[in-house]
Amino acid sequence: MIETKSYSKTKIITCQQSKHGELVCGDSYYTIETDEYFFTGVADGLGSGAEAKKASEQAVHTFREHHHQSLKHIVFHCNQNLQTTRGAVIGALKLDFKSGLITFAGVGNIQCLLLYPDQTFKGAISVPGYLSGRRYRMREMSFPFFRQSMFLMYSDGISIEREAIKRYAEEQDPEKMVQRILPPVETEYKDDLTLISGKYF
Ligand SMILES: [Mn+2]
Repeated sequence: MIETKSYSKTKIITCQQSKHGELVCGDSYYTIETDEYFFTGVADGLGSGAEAKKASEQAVHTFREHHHQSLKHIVFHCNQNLQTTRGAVIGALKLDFKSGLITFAGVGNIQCLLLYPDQTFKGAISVPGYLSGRRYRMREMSFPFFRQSMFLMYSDGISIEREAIKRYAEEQDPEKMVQRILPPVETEYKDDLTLISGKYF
């Protein structure tokens, strides 16, 4: 259930869980690292089940096609491509290796936290709403991101106390952090969950 991807500059941990009683998870995600950047996007299709999945997969299709563009463009294309679906909330994160900046853009309830080696953390904030081909608001937030820093991005299938995150991140290990965040295996999820954590080496 927890998957690990080791790229050349980042190590990424992902975990997905379906809402209790649902066969499919309505969330989808995408990750990629190139020579210049790391990109990840999470989409939570409105509602749950197959139609939610269809919407979030449409967003992932857009991430796959447009990850080389700015987050502004990516969100724009997501919105267009979600027109034929019930809609989705999204979060997109790009780490530019050259500038050392990490940029986040979120529309709807996707949380994003940056955790620094000195145990401080910053929260990037999503704009309320969702994408379905209509007018939307978006905002990009950029932060410096150093080697050994970690990020955490997740959909609303879980709520995590910010103070608890400090403890979970103590070992500076994204995999251990995810293991410690996740509720016990027998938990009945009230909503689909996607959790993505990563560390920049
Ligand atoms: Mn949700």
